[in-house]
Amino acid sequence: MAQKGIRVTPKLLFFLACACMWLKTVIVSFIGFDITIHTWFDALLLVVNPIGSLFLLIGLSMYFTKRLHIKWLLAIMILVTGLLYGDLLYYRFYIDYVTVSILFQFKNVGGIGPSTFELMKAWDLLLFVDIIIIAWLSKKAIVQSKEISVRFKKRFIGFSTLLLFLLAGLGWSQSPYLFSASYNREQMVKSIGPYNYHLYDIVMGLRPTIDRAVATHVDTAKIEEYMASKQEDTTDFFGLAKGKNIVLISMESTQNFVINQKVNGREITPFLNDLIKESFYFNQIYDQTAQGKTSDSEFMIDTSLYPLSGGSVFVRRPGNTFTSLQHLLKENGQYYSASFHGNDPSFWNREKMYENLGYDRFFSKQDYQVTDENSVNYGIKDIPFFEQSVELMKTMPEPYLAKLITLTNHFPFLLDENDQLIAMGNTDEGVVNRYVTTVRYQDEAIKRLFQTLKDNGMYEDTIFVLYGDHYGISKKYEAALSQMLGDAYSPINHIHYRQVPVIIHIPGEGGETISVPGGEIDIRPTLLHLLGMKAEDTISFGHNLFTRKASHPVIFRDGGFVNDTYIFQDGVCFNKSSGEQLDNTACEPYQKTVHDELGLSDEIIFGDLLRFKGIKD
Ligand code: GP9
Ligand code: MN
Repeated sequence: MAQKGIRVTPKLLFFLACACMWLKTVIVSFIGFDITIHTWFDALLLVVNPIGSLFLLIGLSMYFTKRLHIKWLLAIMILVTGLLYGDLLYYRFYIDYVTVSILFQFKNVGGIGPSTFELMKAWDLLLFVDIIIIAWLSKKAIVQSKEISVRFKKRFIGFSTLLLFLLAGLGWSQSPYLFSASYNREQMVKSIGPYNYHLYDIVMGLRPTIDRAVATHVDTAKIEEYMASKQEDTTDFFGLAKGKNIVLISMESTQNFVINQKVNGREITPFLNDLIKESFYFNQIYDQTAQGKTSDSEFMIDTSLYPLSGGSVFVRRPGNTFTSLQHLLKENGQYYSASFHGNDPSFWNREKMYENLGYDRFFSKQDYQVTDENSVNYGIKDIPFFEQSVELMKTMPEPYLAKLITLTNHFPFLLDENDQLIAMGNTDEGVVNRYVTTVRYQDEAIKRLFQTLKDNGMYEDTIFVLYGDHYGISKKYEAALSQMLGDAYSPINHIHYRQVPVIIHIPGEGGETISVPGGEIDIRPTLLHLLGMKAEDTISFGHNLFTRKASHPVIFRDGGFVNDTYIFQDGVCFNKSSGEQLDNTACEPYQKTVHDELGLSDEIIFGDLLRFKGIKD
């Protein structure tokens, strides 16, 4: 008697699986990732570019057996869907794509910040429905147990491989900088699809090993030549802080919009608002960090090189030779350098990297009295942190560099009620509302620090550099931020929100707001200028902010930039003052500088080129 039921051939089942996986990849690419689509060709690429790699992968369920191996088929579907879903969750939080290096550094930083569950949505279950259907079909339907011919397999592999290269080539033809500027991850995913992007990223993970092995002093000489073209003018401020102690205050997640901003009629940063009146206040400095967050800002200030696009240099290249700020201060002024931070010494691999950068001492969690009462979120609260730090600072020989890294204003911005000195914001986003209270608390902590230093005679002979390390309100919450600030929607709001405050306070000097566009990478040359140290022969991408040209691009790690006239963001050129979208040709001349500088900086780091500095033929 003939069997009743749905009949499917193994090939039909196989192609059904391929089609389902393709379809959901396309849906996630369009709806889950906020990819900017400029032309119909961009959209077409996004639709077709997962096919080659996806088909080749799913094909693994039949290459090595005579018949379709259903269990393998399901396992591959689960794995690839898991990868896609992981990408989606990561994207929801970071608005970025996972790199292999970030996966490796989770042991140093503890993985995705907020609870992963918070990032999940009920709709996400739909991603797995096709797997259930295929599993059901393979059980219930009558899969005619025909063998899959070798000829078919060969044709399938040939077709998929051809498609893979053809589509990658098409993507490349669209953006010639695609592979050389692979730090632009959105461009990569848009042009070659999420799976090929991962494959490329894995292969590129080998780059540091290869680059280091083949690098020679000739590569370093090429970079020294580039640097020689960068002569800077001097100013009356040269040497204004000569011989003074240096206190750097890294203000966790502090964005520039908090300065002089009121919420519910109260200032968020009353102390900093007063301080800038007696300081050099740079109000157009942009956050240039990438996946290494705080460690990237530290890296830029210590080395004046760009951070890496994927992962943190602190974690990836802690053994490289660097001409650091600490080394320069030691050579030019016998400075003693220490970093102060109430977290574990291994966080961001600081312990190892600091030693290499030439810090004499790292006062970490182990050097502080940390209790449940004086801690919140990531560790010791800023007020007790500063109180205890001053006692430790007293033990240091002078002149010194003391870098104090705050912690309380860290995502998700938690604070005990009796530390809340200002009412929360009243937007639709708890993150934004709480941020106001933790920034206000940090401001109070800094105010008390200044008072304690004055009380102990440690204020007068010091230059203070305060800077926001990076954004606190990620892109995901920027709509609520606009709501709080009363900003109308504009595609360039994001770039404005990336500004971090930089305040240089020399007792008795300053009282000037300087509005030149700049980045964190420029802090070191500016500081060295004030200290009266010429560092012209150092390899550095930063510029002295007192003389920086307003047209020179402030470069972001994803290949974007901003200067006095233009903003280049996600592949689109904007007029900086009107927010109007321009033809990309307007931004092109600056893109070359962006490309050159990021490329050279990466070469230095991956090739460990500073080890050859000064070596001639
Ligand atoms: C942890 C602190 C915060 O030690 O530096 O790190 P972040 O998440 O901002 O990079
Ligand atoms: Mn930080």
